[in-house]
Amino acid sequence: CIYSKFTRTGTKEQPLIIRSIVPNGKVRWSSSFDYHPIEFTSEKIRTSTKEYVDRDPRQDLNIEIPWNSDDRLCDRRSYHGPYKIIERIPQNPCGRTGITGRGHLGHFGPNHAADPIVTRWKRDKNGAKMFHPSTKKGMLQFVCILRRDTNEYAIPGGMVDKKEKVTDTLQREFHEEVLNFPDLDECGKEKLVKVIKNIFENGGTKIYCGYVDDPRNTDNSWMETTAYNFHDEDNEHLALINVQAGDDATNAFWHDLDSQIPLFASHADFLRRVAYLHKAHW
Ligand code: RP5
Ligand code: MG
Ligand code: MG
Repeated sequence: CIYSKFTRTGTKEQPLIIRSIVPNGKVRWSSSFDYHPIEFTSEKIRTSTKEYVDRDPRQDLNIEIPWNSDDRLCDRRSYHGPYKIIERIPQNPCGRTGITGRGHLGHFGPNHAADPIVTRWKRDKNGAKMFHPSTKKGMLQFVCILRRDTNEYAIPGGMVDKKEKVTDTLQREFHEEVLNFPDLDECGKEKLVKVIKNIFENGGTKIYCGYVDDPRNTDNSWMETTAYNFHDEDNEHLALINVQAGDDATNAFWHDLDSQIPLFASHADFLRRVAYLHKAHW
């Protein structure tokens, strides 16, 4: 089962925390297993006073977190239905991860993200669609980043902010992660924001919503996302934009969609769905 494949947590700058090994057949909570994972919550999370970081309800019995509900500040509902609360904290609905605590995640329970998958057809210099030599299917390209933390290719997604709508997160993250043009004047910036807003709010196909097999997941905190595809069929709008990496990425570019790319978390699964949607090469 993919949920136990990560043996480390955190980023290059963080100490390496070794997870307990969870054999594939022992991931589900229902299977009995002699299991003694270590607890890990990064110092940054433990000492944070930021509003988006939960306080630990095991340390103060007065802390009541509205689990499984949306209190408008934070949506604590899971796409997988109500999760269990065990000894005052949530239990990962997808099973054992080899580590307890929050790791590097701010919330106990689901930590919601949004992933914008922007695609175009790969074309030759005359503008003709290109086909893969072995599958004979049209080739898609997507806006890809190289993540600064894990050095893997990824969709330019990010966390849903407090009180933010997913549709707004998709746009904000796309701007922050790949449309970093410090030299663009105000008028140019405004134009770019308008173009993206128009496309992101009037088009888009929901590709996935649910659990992400993210290296930060723990037995008590996990990532969930909503992934949308914004596709430019005729190279008229999105396909023409240049991309340039923002803070979270070391690089941003249009990358060919292919099953062989080493991708972060469950991003290969989302891109495979996009390829299927457009009957494209994967
Ligand atoms: C993944 O982490 C999601 O699919 C999304 O792409 C990403 C959000 O986290 P940050 O990019 O903000 O670290 O689970
Ligand atoms: Mg991100
Ligand atoms: Mg970001």
